[in-house]
Amino acid sequence: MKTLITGGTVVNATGRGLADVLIDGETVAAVLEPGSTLLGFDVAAHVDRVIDARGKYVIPGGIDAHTHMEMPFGGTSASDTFETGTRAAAWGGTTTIVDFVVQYPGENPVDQFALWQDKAAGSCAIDYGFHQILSDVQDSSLDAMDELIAEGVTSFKLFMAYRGVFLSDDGQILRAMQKAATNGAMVMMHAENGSVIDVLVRQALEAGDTAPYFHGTTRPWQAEEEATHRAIMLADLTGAPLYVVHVSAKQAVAQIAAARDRGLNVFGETCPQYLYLSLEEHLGAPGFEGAKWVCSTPLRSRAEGHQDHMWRALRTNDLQLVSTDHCPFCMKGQKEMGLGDFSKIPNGIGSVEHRMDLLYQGVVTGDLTLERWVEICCTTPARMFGMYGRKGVIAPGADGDVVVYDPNGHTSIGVGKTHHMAMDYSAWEGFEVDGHVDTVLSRGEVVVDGGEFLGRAGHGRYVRRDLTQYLV
Ligand code: DUC
Ligand code: ZN
Ligand code: ZN
Repeated sequence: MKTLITGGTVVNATGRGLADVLIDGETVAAVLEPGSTLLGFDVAAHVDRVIDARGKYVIPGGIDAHTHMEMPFGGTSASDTFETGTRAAAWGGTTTIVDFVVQYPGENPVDQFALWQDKAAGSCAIDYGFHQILSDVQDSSLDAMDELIAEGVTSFKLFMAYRGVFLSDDGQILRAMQKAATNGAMVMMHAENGSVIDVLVRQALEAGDTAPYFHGTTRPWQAEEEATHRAIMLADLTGAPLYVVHVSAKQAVAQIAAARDRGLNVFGETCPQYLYLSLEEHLGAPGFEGAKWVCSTPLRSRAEGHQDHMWRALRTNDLQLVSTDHCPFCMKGQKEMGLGDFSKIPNGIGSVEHRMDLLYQGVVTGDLTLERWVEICCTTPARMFGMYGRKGVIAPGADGDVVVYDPNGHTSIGVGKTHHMAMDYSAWEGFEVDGHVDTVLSRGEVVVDGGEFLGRAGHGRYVRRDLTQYLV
């Protein structure tokens, strides 16, 4: 099957220009002058399908490098399966996810990787890779890192919070980082001071402060800043590269920026919820409504200016990319487990479907250039996690993962509108945004077009990732 996307503005992280894109089978074969002649040959007359992209942007498929499909967590499981979650991702112009294999204490990471492969195989509508969560750093887990790297799992997430579930102490973090410094793995860090949070949570509940709002106040920015600083110090000590996930506090951004200024291989990710949503308006919504937005790190105070700071940090490259931390739970039967006790609300927000649109608003407002939008949503995630060349760029030899994006289109977000995630509410209900994902190709196959899902479970393939391409 040969496809020609004609007349659009092709946008890569490095620049934009009017061009036609020829996809042969699963791969981009050529990026051509508009009008597509090759040695006098009319290319359009010799392809199976022509997609008219006049007036539209033609961008690399989005890469969401932080999702948790069907993750067992908080006494339940994330409500999107690999099938429903990747279908929703495709609707929103994301063509690759990197999800997390979970090792709970006592489990063998390599066995867990096999388990997660079984869950994803035959289910995914788009391509998928895996990071590995390590919750039990000991000799066998450290040995497993090498085995997993050979399988394309080249990044490992550690937690400084969630004692008894995920938390690693500083000694364990140090050992994992020492290992990563020798094998080239990327250490991903959930940076919140778990001990401090546990005391604040207990005190809040004892005082009768049980509403969702107190999830936010018991996970203060100081706990995020301190943990971010500590993780950076341990990375500095060991020489391991460090990627701080779901950064929400402006003070944590400052720690990352200072480390980068010192020349350390420290990177930071934020998520759409930290750009748009707030402690006051969302976690503080009346009654139990705020449960919809319970996630960790938590939403921050708008009065303190964290959201504006995240946009700025993306512009200045103090933060390098945006993933969703997609970890959806329904209100009914899941979030409501925390009625009367916010600490029992499963932590997570669903956004995998809306990341590209939500970040495109940065282009609309002038906070981001078109190229920077593509960079933070597509290109940097590819390069950060060892997929660049195949993914994250429209160039000959790359996978035919392409989105035709209409800047004059409009997207109404909400249940019953654009909502394909397996959740009984939308964290983004009522958002009306400029731009629209018109057509999505995954490895040359059209999976979304004209408001229809044309993909299938099982089309998605496992991406065996290389080591991060940010290190020499
Ligand atoms: N934070 C969440 O909100 N959900 C999943 C895990 C995490 O760290
Ligand atoms: Zn986390
Ligand atoms: Zn996460």
